[in-house]
Amino acid sequence: AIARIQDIPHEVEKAGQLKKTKIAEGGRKLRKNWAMSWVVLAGNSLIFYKEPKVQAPGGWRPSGSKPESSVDLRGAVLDWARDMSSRKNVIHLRMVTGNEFLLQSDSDAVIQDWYQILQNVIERLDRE
Ligand code: I3S
Repeated sequence: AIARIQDIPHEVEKAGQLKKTKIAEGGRKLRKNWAMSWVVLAGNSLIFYKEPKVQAPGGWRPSGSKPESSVDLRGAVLDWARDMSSRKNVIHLRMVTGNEFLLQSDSDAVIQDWYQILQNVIERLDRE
């Protein structure tokens, strides 16, 4: 199946490449498996794609792959993963489902942008 722009239920607020690993599933710890992911923030959802989407004038376009997974940001807890990785610039996200992720970029600016926008979305959802 091919992901189309209309399959994305909400406006894309941000998209970009980050290193990602899942570290827990339903509260159960998992072995890390860092991999590059194309991350799309749309509405309440953070959507992960394996392959980068094509950047096009006026936005981005799925390059023909289904999302690997997506998570609902409602009730999520965001913090910096200071003691959870040897890498720098690591965001720790814990979802209400007990699934946990680390997101990382070598770029300070890139990771700060993601932290800020994720914090804004989570706070907005907390107020709803
Ligand atoms: O938290 P850990 O166990 O130090 O995480 C490292 C390991 O997952 C390692 O793989 P092995 O499970 O084969 O030892 C990864 O290659 C490392 O990247 C993990 O640590 P960092 O510090 O990169 O998150």
